[in-house]
Amino acid sequence: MTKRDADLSQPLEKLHPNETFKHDSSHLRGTIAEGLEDRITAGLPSEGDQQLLKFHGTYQEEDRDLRQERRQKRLEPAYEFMLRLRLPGGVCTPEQWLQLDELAHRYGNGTMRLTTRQTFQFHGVLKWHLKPLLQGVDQVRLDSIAACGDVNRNVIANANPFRSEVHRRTWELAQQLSDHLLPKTRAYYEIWLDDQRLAEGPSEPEEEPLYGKTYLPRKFKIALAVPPDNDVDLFAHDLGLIAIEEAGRLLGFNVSVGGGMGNTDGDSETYPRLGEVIGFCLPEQVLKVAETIVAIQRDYGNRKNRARARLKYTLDTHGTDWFVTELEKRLGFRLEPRRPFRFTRRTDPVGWLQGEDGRWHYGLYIDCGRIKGALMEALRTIAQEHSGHISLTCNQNLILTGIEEQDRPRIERLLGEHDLEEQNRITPARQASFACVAMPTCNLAMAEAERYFPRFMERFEELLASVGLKDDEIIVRISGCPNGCARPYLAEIGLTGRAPGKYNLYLGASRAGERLSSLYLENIDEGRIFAALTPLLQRYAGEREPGEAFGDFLARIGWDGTPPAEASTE
Ligand code: SRM
Ligand code: SF4
Repeated sequence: MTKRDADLSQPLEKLHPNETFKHDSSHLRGTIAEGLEDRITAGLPSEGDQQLLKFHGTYQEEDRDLRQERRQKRLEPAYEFMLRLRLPGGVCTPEQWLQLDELAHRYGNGTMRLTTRQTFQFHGVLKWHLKPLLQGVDQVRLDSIAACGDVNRNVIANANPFRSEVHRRTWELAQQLSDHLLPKTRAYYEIWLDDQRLAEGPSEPEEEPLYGKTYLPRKFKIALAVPPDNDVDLFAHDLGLIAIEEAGRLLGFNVSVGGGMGNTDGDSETYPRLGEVIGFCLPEQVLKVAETIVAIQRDYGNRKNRARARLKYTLDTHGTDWFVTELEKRLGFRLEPRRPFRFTRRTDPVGWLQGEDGRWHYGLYIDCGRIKGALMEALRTIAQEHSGHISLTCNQNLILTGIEEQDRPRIERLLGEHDLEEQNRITPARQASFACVAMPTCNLAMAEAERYFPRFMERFEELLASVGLKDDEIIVRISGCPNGCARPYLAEIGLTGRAPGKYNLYLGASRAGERLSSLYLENIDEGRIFAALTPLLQRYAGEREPGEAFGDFLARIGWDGTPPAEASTE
C-alpha cells in the first residue's frame, strides 16, 4: 500500500460515500458517458456520476425559479448544468473570448459569468449540450479539467500579468502549478472529446501518482499575489504564495497555508479561517512545495466528514508546528524565515493604466461578473478589434490588456460608442463590492445574492451619501449561503443568506484582507440590516482617522462583534 492510500486502510464504507464513488470510478470515468446518453431524464441518473462530474468542471443544477411549479405538476426538476473553465491566472485571448461568447449562446443561457476565482462559468446548459460545449471549448485550447472536485482547482494570480516582469513570472507560475497538479487520468478526453482510452483493463491500471484512486479529501485552492495587491484574497486559500521582490527582481514566495471560508451555520466545528505564513521558498522550489503540501493533505485530510475535510481543519487538528515539520521532512529542506511584505489593496483599478513596458490596460467594472445583453454585444465588438489579452479579476471584473499606444484611440472610440466608460462611473463602494451567483442556479443558495446585489447597493449608496461617505470605498460582499463563495468573511460588510430575504450580517474585516469579519447580527431582513449599519457608518464618518477604512475603524474602536442592545432587538 502506498502512503497516499493510508487512510483507506480503513474500510471504505466507514468513510464518506464520496470516497467510494471516487475509488470505484476507474479514475473519474464512472458511468458518466452512459448517463449522458440516457434520454429518460435531463439529469445524470447516478449520484456517483453527479459527484464525479465535478472533477470535469461541471455541476448538475436545476432552475430553482421553476422548482415549485414543476413539483406541483409532478415533473422532474428543470435539470441543467453549470460548466466552469480552468483558466490559471485568468487570462484569455480575444479569439477565446469570442468562441466562449458564441458557445454561451448556442449551448448555455446566453450569458457568461466571471467568477471570484478568475474564470468563466456557463449556466443553463442542457445535458445533451455538455459534450458539444466542451468540444467547442477545446477548439480554442481551453478546458474544464479539475475546475471543480476534490483536486487542486484553478490556480489564481493577480489580475493582469502584463503590468510588470514580477507579475508576469508569478502568472507563469500559476500556469505551471495548475498543469503540475492536474489529475493524469484521460477520462476527460475520453468522455468529452471522444479520445480513446490509452491504457485499457485492470492489468494496466492508469497511474495517478499524486492523487491515487481517491484523489483529495476535498477541494484544494491556490492563489499567488504580488504585494501590495491582494486582489486574490490570498489568505482565503489552502495555499497562498506571496511574491517577494527586490528592485523589480522576483526573489521567491512567502508560503501561507490553511485558509478557507466555508462553514455551516450553527456548527462551531466549521469556521472561516485565514491562512498562516509558515516560511519562504525560492521560485524554483514552488512546485515541489505545493505538491508536497497537497500530498500531506491527501494523506491526513479528513475523509469521513466532508464539512471538516479542508486543509484548514487538518492544520487545526494536527497543529501548524506538526505540519511544518512534516512538510520539511518530506521536502528534504527547510523553508527560510518569512520575508516582510505588506498588502494594501484588494480592489481592481478601473479605466486606463500604463504598464512598465509602455502598453496600456483598460479595467472595466462588471456588475457581479455577469456578461449579458448589450454588455456582451459591446465586448464582442471590442474582442473583434482588440489585439492584446482579456484578463479576468477575482473581483469579477475584467481588464483589456496589452493595448499598444497607437491602438488606444480605436479602443477608446469603441468604449465610447458602446457606453462602456459609463459602466465605470460608479461609486467606489460599488466598485469594491460583489456577490456570488446564488439563485436561481446554485443548489445550495438559501437567499438571493447576485440578483439582490443591485438593489442592496442602491440603498447602501443612498445611506453612504446621507452620512457623507459617498466617495468612500467600503467592501461589501453578499453570499447566498454560509459557504462564502463571495468571500464575505473578508468583507468590511458581509451578508450570508439564511432564508429568502434573511441574512447574517458580518462586519469588520480589514481593508487589505488580513483580518476576518465577525458575526454582528443573525437572520435579519433588509430593514434591520440598514438599521444596524446606519449608526455605525455615522460614527465612522465622524470619528475615523485620515485614510482609515471602515473595517479597520471598527477594529480600532475595540468593537468585538457584539452588537449594541438596540441593534439586536426585533
Ligand atoms: Fe463556491 C460550492 C459558486 C468561489 C466556497 N460554489 C459552490 C457551488 C458549486 C454550489 C454547489 O456546490 O452546488 C456554486 C455554483 C453556483 C452556480 O450556479 O454558479 C459555487 N464559488 C462559486 C462561484 C461561481 C461564485 C461566484 O459568484 O463567482 C465561484 C467560482 C470560483 C471558481 O471559479 O473556481 C466560487 N466558493 C468560492 C470561494 C471563493 C474563493 O475560492 O476564493 C469560496 C470560499 C473559499 C473556500 O473555498 O473556502 C467558495 N463553494 C464554496 C463552498 C464551501 C467550501 C467549504 O470548504 O466548506 C461550497 C460548498 C461545497 O464545496 O460543499 C461551494
Ligand atoms: Fe451558492 Fe452559497 Fe456559493 Fe453563493 S455562497 S454560490 S449561494 S454555494
